[in-house]
Parts: sequence; C-alpha cells; structure tokens
Amino acid sequence: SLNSIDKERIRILWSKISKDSDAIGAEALGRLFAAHPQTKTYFTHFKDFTYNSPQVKEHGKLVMKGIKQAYENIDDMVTGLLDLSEKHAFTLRVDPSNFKLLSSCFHVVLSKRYPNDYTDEAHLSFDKFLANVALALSEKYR
Ligand code: ZNH
Repeated sequence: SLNSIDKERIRILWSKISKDSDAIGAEALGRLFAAHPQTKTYFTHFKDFTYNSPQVKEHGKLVMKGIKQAYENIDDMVTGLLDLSEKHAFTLRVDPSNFKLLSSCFHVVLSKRYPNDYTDEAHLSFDKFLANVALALSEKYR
C-alpha cells in the first residue's frame, strides 16, 4: 500500500496536474475507448467517443471528481469511495478489469503531458495510487 514517500510524490504530482484535471480526464477516456474499444459497451448513450466529444469531456470531469475524492481520502479510500463502489458494482456493473485499462491510459496521458514531472518514481507511486483506487472501487463487488 501507499507509504509516506508515495504520498509525498502523489501530493507533488497532484499540485502540478489538478488544474488540468478536466483535460486529463477527457484524454484518458478518449484513449481508453480508442485503445480498448470493448470499454465503449458501458456507454451505450454516447454518440461520439473521441477526445473532443462533449460526452467524453463531461464524463472525464466526473471520473476526475472521483480521483480527487480518492486523493482527499488517501488514507481510507474504501470508506471515501464507498458510494462510488456501490454504483459501479450494482448499478453500472463495470467489470473491475476495466479499472486497470483506465489506469494504463492515465500513465500514457501523464507521461505525454508532463514529460519532466512524470518521472519513473512518480509513475511508480501514481500507479500504486490508482491500484488503490481500483481496489476501493471494487470493494462492493464481493
Ligand atoms: Zn466510472 C460513472 C468515477 C472507472 C464506467 N464513474 C462514474 C461517475 C464517477 C465515476 C464519479 C459518476 C457517478 C455518479 O453519477 O454518481 N469511474 C470513476 C473512477 C474510475 C472509474 C474514479 C477509475 C479510476 N468507470 C470506470 C471504468 C468504466 C466506468 C473503467 C468502464 C469502462 N462510470 C462508468 C459508467 C458510468 C460511470 C458507465 C455512468 C455514466 C453515465 O451514466 O453517463
């Protein structure tokens, strides 16, 4: 799980990226739909799956709101994301394997947008963070 070094790296990274949150969310989702087309099946009401689609942008904002919620509850994500986990498990029925696919898209987006700040170490710690988010979101599946 996340140690104090990870948390410090995530704090520094978050201070750099949070202002671009909406764009990051849209890009990560656009990439998810392009690189892993099977993920589009959860969004039957979307008309356009590209980065610039208003629906992708809107949903990107929502996902980043969830990421922010996770960041603000970094020491107890399971509790912090309980409602969101319930929603993904019971209402949306998203297979948890999709969380890993989205995480890999976040890595690509961050390394492209922040070639200097997204160091190997930042990548390592942010990957642990996203794995914890995925675990917390999967909490209600059992
Ligand atoms: Zn999800 C929704 C978050 C992943 C699918 N999401 C959602 C929301 C949020 C989120 C916040 C909103 C909710 C309400 O409304 O209440 N997600 C999130 C996060 C993550 C995610 C944080 C990670 C990181 N999701 C995901 C995935 C998928 C999904 C991977 C698949 C693929 N979601 C989804 C859906 C929805 C959501 C389908 C719904 C949409 C609509 O309705 O439009």
